[in-house]
Amino acid sequence: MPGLLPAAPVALGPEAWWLPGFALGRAPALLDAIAGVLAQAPLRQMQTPGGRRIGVAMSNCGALGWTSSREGYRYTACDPLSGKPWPPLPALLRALAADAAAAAGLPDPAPDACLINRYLPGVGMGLHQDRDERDLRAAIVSVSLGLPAVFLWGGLRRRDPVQAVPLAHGDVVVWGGVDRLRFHGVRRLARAAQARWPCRWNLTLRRAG
Ligand code: MD3
Ligand code: FE
Repeated sequence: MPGLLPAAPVALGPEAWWLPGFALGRAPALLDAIAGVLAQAPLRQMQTPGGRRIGVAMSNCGALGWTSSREGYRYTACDPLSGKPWPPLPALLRALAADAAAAAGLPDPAPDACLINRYLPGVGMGLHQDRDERDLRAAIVSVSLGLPAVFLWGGLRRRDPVQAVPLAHGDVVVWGGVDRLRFHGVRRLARAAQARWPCRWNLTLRRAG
């Protein structure tokens, strides 16, 4: 029966891989893990340093969490909402990062940070680079759950052409090394009438410190 097994990895660059369906079997446990984290560190809409509200609602788990505020982008050990450490990184997420990196032929990133992004229909993420981490070559593992989205995958300069990658529930993307600083973003989610899911979740597992 086609469609039940993960498809073959797709190279997006020399050190970047799209792993369609890689996390499908673990999706229910991943959604439970997200709910557990959010019970301790709720979703919130952060502000950009310029004072704009970020459309994606976010939270974190792991030793470090990414935040944005008027003071800038930074990784912190504590949730600014509670003053307490971010919830621990679930073992399931650590294992997924190691397995996905291995499937991509990249070293285990040994993540210490997981950003949880929630996209409602109509929400997207503009083109940007991820450069707030200490090692800008260590792989990042990203897991998509729920509603599909079109991931925009560019080059090393903002004006380079972008490729559209349709990410579905259970897909994983791994990128490191020479592809680590590529510009990327997410097209605004379609407002679907009869969707199976209320939103899209994206987990990005990184070594930040
Ligand atoms: C980056 N998140 O949180 S991850 C972010 O779907 C972020 O929520 C997006 O960008 C999201 O910083 C995208 C997926 C991804 C895939 C391939 C990439 C990001 C990438 C390749 C190069 C750089
Ligand atoms: Fe990013």
